[in-house]
This record gives sequence, C-alpha cells and structure tokens, in this order.
Amino acid sequence: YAFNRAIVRRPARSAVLGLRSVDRGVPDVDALGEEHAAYIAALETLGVTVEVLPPLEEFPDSVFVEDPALVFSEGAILLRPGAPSRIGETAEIAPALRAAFGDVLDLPAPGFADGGDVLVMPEAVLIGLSARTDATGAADLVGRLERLGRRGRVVTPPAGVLHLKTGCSLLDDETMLATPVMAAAGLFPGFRIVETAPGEEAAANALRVNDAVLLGAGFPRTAERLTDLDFTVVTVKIDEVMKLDAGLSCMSLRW
Ligand code: CIR
Repeated sequence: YAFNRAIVRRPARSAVLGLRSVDRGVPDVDALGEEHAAYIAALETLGVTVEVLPPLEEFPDSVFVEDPALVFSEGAILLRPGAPSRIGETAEIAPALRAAFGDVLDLPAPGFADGGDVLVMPEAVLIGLSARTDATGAADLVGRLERLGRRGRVVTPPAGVLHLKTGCSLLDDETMLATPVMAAAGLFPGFRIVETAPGEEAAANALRVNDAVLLGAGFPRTAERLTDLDFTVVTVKIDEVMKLDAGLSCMSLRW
C-alpha cells in the first residue's frame, strides 16, 4: 500500500451502460465525473502521481482500470476480464503499461481473470474465483505471478459478491477490512479483521494508500471503527460509482 504512481481512466459518457448486477438506479454521468475527479485529487494529496487516460466510449466500464491488468512495482500483467463487454479493455490499457514498465506479462487464453478478484497481501497474492475469474485464469495467473517472484493463492470467496475485493481490503500488514460474510469465510488466517458496520457492507472496498485509508463517504460507523484503531480515514464520495457495482480500488492501478 506504499504507492508512488497510479493510472486511472476518466469515465466515458457511456458509463450509464456499465454492467450492473443490482439496479440501484442509472448513474449520473456528470456526478460520476465529479466523483472520479475527487478520487484523483485524493490520491494526489496522498503523494501519488496519477496518469489520467482519456475516456473510452466503446467500453462503458473502462473507468474501472483495475480489472484488465495487475501491477506491482516489479512489473505488470495484462489480464483477460471475464465479462465479454470488457475483454477489449486489456488492449486499451496495454500501451500505458508498456510505457511505464517496458515488457509486461500477459494472461494466456482461454482463462479469464479480473483484477478486482486479486488481493495483494504481504506474503501472498489472493486470487478469488468468481463469475469473472475462472479456474484456468486463476491457475495461469499463479504462474505469471511466480515470474514476478510473487506467490499466488487461489481461494473461493462466498457467493454473492462480484469480485473478491468487493468484500474486503487490506488495511496494513496484519489488518483486513471485510464484510461479516467475507470475514466468516476464513480466507485471511492470521489477520486481524475489522468488519464493516451493519448496513455498511459497501465500505469494504476501501483503499489503503500510503498513510491513509480511502473510504467511501456515507459509512460513518465503519469509519469510526477505523479511526478507533488509529487509521487516518479520508472519505471519497462514491454514490454514482456504487451504482456500477464498484468501489475505491476499482478505479486505479497503483504501484
Ligand atoms: C463490472 O461489472 O465489471 C463493473 N460495472 C464494475 C467493476 C468493478 N471493479 C472492481 O471491483 N474491480
């Protein structure tokens, strides 16, 4: 969670057509753009240099740059998003990653993996199987991670979440924020788990960046749990982002 750089992509006007498993209303594109701008500003305030890529109208979900790639300070892996409407996002993000990293690895066909299913922890990289990340993609990703000197571990998260990280985020080397359902799944042995407060499950997709935890605005009781543990919490409004089944990690690639 020590990051110097990030890549983001501005939301397209087509974002209203983004994938949504639960209808929480159609996002307002202008408000989404404002939330995105505030997210960039929050990253910059925390010391991250942010590269902003232009919107892609042909890919409604392309603002969620976390899904078509995985980055570490030692290298990047191009992924194969499991939603048919998103597979083309990989080719769109590739030039920015080649510019930043030189050679990049890629996940081979026919497997699929979304970056939202990948949780980077200190000792291992957790890969959650989901409707987007299949067993072939996960196994191939473990192989690619090995080339970067990282150990991948494939897990099966509880049903009902889009991505592994929809329900959890790493707060520090020993602390995980998780929904009660995700916490009960036993995926994080040895970790202290901070549960999201009742009714605030969407807070689980938080983002530890340098000295602070970015948390969606509107989750006061979860924020209090974090400040009680001495975390510095910075809130970012994500009302429109959440309508697209997304949260704070989804909107950047960080290293
Ligand atoms: C999708 O369904 O693919 C987008 N509407 C949301 C992607 C969220 N990304 C993430 O959790 N990493």
